[in-house]
Amino acid sequence: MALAPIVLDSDPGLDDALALQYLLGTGLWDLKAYTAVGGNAPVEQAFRNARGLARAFGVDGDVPVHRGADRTISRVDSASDFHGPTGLGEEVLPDSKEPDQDEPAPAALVRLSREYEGELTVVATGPLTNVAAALLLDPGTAHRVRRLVFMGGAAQVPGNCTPLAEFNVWADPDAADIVVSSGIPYTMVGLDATHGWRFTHEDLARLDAAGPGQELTARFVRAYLKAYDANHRQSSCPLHDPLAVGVAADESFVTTGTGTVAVECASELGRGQTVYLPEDKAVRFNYPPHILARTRHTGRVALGTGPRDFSAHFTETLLRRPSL
Ligand SMILES: [Ca+2]
Repeated sequence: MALAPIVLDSDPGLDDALALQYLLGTGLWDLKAYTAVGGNAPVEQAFRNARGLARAFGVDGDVPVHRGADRTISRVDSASDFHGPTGLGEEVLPDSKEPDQDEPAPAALVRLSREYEGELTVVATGPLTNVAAALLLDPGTAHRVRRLVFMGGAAQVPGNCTPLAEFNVWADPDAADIVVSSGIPYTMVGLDATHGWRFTHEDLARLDAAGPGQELTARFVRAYLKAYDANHRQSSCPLHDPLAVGVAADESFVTTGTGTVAVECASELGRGQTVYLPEDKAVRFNYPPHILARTRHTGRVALGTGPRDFSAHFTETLLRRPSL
């Protein structure tokens, strides 16, 4: 069976790195491009990290790595040191052996949506800057992509970088709002679900025991666990970005609702809040016209963990795909 075409748009980022390894380990996807976006690291650093990860995970030369948009749609700065000085903890990876791609990430997304019209899955695990820029370049992209699955947002739970907002949406709220109101078929995998599937020190022990090819991954996870311990006093870490990749293939890792997502872009306190209007409520409640106008577009929204155990599946899949 032919593998399904996919683009991974990412701001590596420790859990982004794990998401790439996991995606390759599933054996389900034909990764057509790995596109970098600013977020966990500034865009140039994210691009260098993405190039290094392509080499580390053995797809250098097979998977083109594209540099993302050089500024956010919202023109906001979201610098964060949560993922360490390089965005990959303290890791500085050997660069890709390939020349830099000239084609920017948004243009690559538009081109691939044409080449694989109706087939292309896009998974975004950073701010939605590149996806929004692609939609602004060519709004028809929304109707050619099979499905966009993005890690971001918080539908019915608090945020993680402000009381109301999840980081990826907070980092470029206008981009997120362009995406969810574009008509693109989307699944939002936000904190409602990602906080439920976790990676523990016991899982890390499995990587350590696996030996050659998992040392780099173990270092990523160790840095990520440390960040969660230092910042949130948690002894395990959520599998945010890998879960979005998982859901792209199998939605049973989460429970979902159907409804409209609208993003708060204007308010200082509410910036990046994802306002979720379940489809049934939108019909039943007599919302004012400016809210009802938004319900023309709906998406699927992950609302919790599903019946299939993602944490176990994730670690097993990593073990199938060692780094070089
Ligand atoms: Ca990310």
